[in-house]
Amino acid sequence: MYLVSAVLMLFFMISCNDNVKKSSKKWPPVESLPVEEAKLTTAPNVPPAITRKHPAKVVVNLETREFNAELVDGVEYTFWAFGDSVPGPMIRIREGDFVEFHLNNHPDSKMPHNIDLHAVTGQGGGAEGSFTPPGKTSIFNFRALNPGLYIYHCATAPVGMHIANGMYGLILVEPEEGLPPVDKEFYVVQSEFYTEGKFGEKGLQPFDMNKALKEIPDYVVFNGKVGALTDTNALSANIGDNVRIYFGVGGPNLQSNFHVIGEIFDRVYQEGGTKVAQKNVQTTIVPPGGSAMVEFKVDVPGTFILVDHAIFRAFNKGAIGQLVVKGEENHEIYTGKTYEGIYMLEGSTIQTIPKVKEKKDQVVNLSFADKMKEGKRVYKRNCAACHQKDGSGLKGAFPPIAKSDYLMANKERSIKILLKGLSGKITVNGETYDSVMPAMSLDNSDIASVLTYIRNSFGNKGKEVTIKEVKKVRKEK
Ligand code: HEC
Ligand SMILES: [Cu+2]
Repeated sequence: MYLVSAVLMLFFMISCNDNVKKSSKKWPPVESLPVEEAKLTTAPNVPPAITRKHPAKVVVNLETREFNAELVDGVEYTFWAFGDSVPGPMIRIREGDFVEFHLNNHPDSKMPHNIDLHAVTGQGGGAEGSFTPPGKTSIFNFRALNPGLYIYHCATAPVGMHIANGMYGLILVEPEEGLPPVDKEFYVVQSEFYTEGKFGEKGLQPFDMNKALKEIPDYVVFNGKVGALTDTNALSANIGDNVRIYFGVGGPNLQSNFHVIGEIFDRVYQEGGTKVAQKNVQTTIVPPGGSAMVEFKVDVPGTFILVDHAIFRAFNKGAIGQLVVKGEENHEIYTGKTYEGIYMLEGSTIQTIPKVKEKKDQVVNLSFADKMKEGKRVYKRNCAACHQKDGSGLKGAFPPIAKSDYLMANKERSIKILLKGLSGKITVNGETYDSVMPAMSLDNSDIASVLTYIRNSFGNKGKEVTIKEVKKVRKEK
């Protein structure tokens, strides 16, 4: 009997050991701590690693603001934010630090705001203690008991709206022993925006509560706007660098499927915890109000694309960033393209794009206006993918339709191109193309319409094409 309870006791003590260590640990009294002010950084910058080996009293000064800024070129939004950017500044402290947190709400604000830091042990993560009307300041204190990477966000009602308008950021609590040193650190937060207008619709766009309720955002972005991490704003590193990304998701609704195209995460601190949960990871899931730290060494030069791999969010809603890696090529790891040619199937030089069902030949000739309308539809569906919506083509790959001397020079030839496809060298407006256009499997009426349309659009002016003319060329074989 004694033995059983002794064993049980022992088991109990071992299993509680971790908790005991953390919460009843003797922290040095607050009065004895050295005082310092936290260095905050604007994304994608990360505050410097903490070098001290003891806790401190850290003063954090954070301001809440409301302002108009661009979501994408020509589209404005009224952001509510911590600091003057979305996400808010990154905060970096050390396990055991005692934080004196000042939340200052700018006098021009229309709303009260507060802050819930997921790193806080205490009611509301500090929300009650930090509730601040415009033009006021609140101070609350907390001990950073748990190391890890945490989201902070506003938790003032309506909470969803404060978060949807941009009120979130990351706080890193370094473990006592510190994090392994790396060469480059970046701060990236994904979030969504719900606007009354569709993606790209110009002007000042108000928040759309209905779309937010249905969780169908118009924008999914990294660091608060489309293009915050591309072109001149791209992240950069050099070959051989160990890169760490502190990645958070503000939401309000969508989780991120975070992926870097052309890289593999060597280590992932899943869910922002302090343990490497997995190695050699392609895509890591991060929930709203959650985070992850990912680390990878960059071995070859190139532009590596950060995406939410729910891929329409990336290519159509804005969730794209770039990491530009500079240095010497290493063909032992990646060669780039070493050959390009045309892939021909045996027995035929030109393939036909198959059509579900041959449409019955239409005999009625449409009016010019109807052909233009029909032709536009046919063009958008069958041609724009290669020749582009505005007919401008793609240099070196697809010749232009706009102001094309080749197109306008010969009506019959253009009919034949659509019926039979085209391959071999041609010259369009002085540029040579040597590629393949597949035959299009369009019926006579569609061909008459689309040719009438392109011969009278994009700066072209010419005679319309009739069904009779198409029939004639079709018969010629
Ligand atoms: C898969 C890509 C692709 C699609 C789809 C496509 N084309 Fe082309 N098109 C080409 C290429 C490539 C050439 C040049 C072929 C060559 O180099 O010999 C070309 C050439 C042409 C030309 C002659 C050159 C010029 O610019 O005037 C015309 C006219 C043309 N296409 C019209 C159309 C129309 C109309 C459609 C839709 C019904 C269409 N194409 C769909 C790839 C495409
Ligand atoms: Cu708020």
